[in-house]
Amino acid sequence: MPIAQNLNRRALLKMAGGLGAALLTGCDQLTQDQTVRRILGAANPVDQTVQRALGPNALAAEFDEADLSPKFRPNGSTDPDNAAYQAAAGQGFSDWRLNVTGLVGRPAQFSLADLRALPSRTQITRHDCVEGWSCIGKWSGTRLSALLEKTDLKPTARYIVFHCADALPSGDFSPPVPYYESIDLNDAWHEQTILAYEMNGQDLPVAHGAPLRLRVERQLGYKHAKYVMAIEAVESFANIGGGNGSYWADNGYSWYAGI
Ligand SMILES: Nc1nc2c(c(=O)[nH]1)N[C@H]1C(S)=C(S)[C@@H](COP(=O)(O)O)O[C@H]1N2
Ligand SMILES: [Mo]
Repeated sequence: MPIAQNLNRRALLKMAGGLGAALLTGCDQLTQDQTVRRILGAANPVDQTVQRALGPNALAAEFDEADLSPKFRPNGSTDPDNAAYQAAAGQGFSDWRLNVTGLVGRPAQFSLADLRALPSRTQITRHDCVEGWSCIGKWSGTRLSALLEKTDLKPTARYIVFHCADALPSGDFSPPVPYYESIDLNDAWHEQTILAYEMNGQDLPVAHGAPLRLRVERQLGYKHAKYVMAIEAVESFANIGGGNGSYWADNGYSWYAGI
């Protein structure tokens, strides 16, 4: 191949690469860390034991208003194809209730007003998707610890499961299965673990999980369950979904996705 043509080809490839990266990002905020991740292709979760050894109560980095991503990319489900969910959304979630079940002394239902009346936290954090992009957003919500105290978590409980309104593919000839996630009690009691009802100072938009989504800031994006309809305290995952503790874990991803 003549040298000139070769150079053109290289210049073109470089351009195409840049374009690809821009499309993938969907956010202006790119940290050096993320650049490294993009080069590697995807984020690799940090092992749970390694992360806990660094400090079980360590906080994820928090940012300033000036750092907020002008556009926060929605990902995965963005409008659940679920009749009950759509009906609730149509009513502005006024009749919507969060169900708390399983290994709790006081199973209960919470309206959005009930959740807003419980101790809350606001945090500006970076959301890292396993696909290799990240966005910074501001989240306000009920502290999960406050909800667990109110419902009297039983000593046999080991995990908190989040059941969602949306369903995702489960294989070529099978119907979609509900999205769900879970965390252990260390993350459940963690200071920054909240059930967010607000994003960037507004009611949580449907694309980002209205009316309620989990923020579990020391883990990758897929752990942050959107459209949370029910919370269940369990001792094991044996009888839930594929038995691995989350939709993505049932599909081969790591259950613990530390960052
Ligand atoms: N219920 C539900 N939660 C979900 C998903 C989903 O498809 N359904 N996608 C996950 C993934 S992979 C990411 S990166 C984030 C995206 O959150 P966002 O739409 O607010 O950006 O939600 C996570 N939580
Ligand atoms: Mo993700």
